[in-house]
Amino acid sequence: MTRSLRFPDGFLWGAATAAYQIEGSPLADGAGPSIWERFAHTPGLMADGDTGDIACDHYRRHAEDVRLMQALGLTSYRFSIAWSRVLPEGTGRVNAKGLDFYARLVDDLLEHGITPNVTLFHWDLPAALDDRGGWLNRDSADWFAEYAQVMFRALDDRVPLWTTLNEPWVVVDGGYLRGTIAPGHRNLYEAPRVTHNLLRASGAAVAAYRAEGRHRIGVVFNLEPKYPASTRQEDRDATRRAHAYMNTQFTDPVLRGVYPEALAALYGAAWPDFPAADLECIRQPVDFVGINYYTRQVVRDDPTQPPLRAAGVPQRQRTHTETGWEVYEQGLIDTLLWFRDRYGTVPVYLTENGAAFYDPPQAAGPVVEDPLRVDYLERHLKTLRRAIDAGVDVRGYYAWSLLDNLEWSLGFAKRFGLYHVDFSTQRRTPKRSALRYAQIIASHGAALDEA
Ligand code: GBH
Repeated sequence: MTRSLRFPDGFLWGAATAAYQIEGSPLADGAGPSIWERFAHTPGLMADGDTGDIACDHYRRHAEDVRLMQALGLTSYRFSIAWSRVLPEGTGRVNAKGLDFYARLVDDLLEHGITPNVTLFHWDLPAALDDRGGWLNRDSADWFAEYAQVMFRALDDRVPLWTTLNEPWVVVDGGYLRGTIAPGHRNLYEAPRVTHNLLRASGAAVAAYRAEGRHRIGVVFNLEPKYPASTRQEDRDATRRAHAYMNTQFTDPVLRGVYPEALAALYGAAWPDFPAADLECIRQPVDFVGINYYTRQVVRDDPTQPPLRAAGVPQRQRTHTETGWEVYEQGLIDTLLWFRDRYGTVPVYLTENGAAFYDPPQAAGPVVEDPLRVDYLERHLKTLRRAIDAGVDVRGYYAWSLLDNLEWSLGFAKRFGLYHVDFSTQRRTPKRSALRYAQIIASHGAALDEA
């Protein structure tokens, strides 16, 4: 007899997006430029010279996109606010038209029975704030709290779920250490300072929410479990370092009020002496944590690399996505159990999970066949269900992404959507994975039994 894979009552079925990846019209209606506007228009930084100027044209087609969500049967939608639409200079003057766009979107979602889950920062810092040092400036925590407050006052009467930051590790590693995303810095000294100010900013926004808000707020981490390539002590140590850098650098300060000890040695002379009082602000109790899970990393010690560059060992016999990431659903339950054991019973949302696989640029028929994405979705949802059985308090799942979109500096060629987007016509076509997800949602997970 098969155990039913029905998910708990009230479990949210979602899909996720981010402002710069889908909206287009980045400077419309009085918006200020963001660091992504600048980065994407700097020659040579974006694959194929792609930009977010049009993207999925969601800024103008949002009503159509809410109907796609309705067709899926989504009960929640996670999206982010472009800070510089609302505050063109990052602080101070509020641009009513920018705020209106999000207010209308929220109203439309609610009319369709879809719970909005709002991310305040998904990487698109106002350019005016970057000119003042961006996340390197300690004032960034106050700037962010001011912006957060504007959003709470405008939308908390209708938005029950808020998150402060999306994936601070990616900002630190890609934005300030490796230069692969905006603002494109490569500076070891900046990285830990940016970590610290991002986490201070998140804490300040959570504190502001306690004063202003009536619902729930959390923060989103990308967690990627690390496994040693062998039983050699060197590989085990490298694995622990990689885990401290990517995972506990962020989760420990927020949930325990301390940085992992390993970081001081990893950053060496670049590790600052942070004021102890800051950790108190960083450790603001959150109502839930969002976890983005895509893949794992198998780590081998490589003394020729700088300490922060863990060497991943390719698992050649296994399926990889178009971004080169191994499909490894066991890593999801390993991560959720590790998280629960380390931090206790904080409610969790799986705020992103998905895969880029090749889909043709032009959709030929009424449905785009994407068997590998269907398989990815089913494997991860079944594994998530096992984690719930094992007692992890998972409240919702958000597929990344609703639409094919701008995969940051990789451009439009890497397609993560449930809906195919033809970027020359803006036509949306469901992929098989969208239809399958709709069945799973309609059965509250029971349809996974047949897979
Ligand atoms: C998320 O980041 C973002 O939130 C979202 O905007 C983005 O579009 C989406 O995922 C897809 O990329 O090279 O094998 O070592 C993803 C975070 C961190 C996940 C790095 C994969 C590297 C795997 N990523 N990780 S590997």
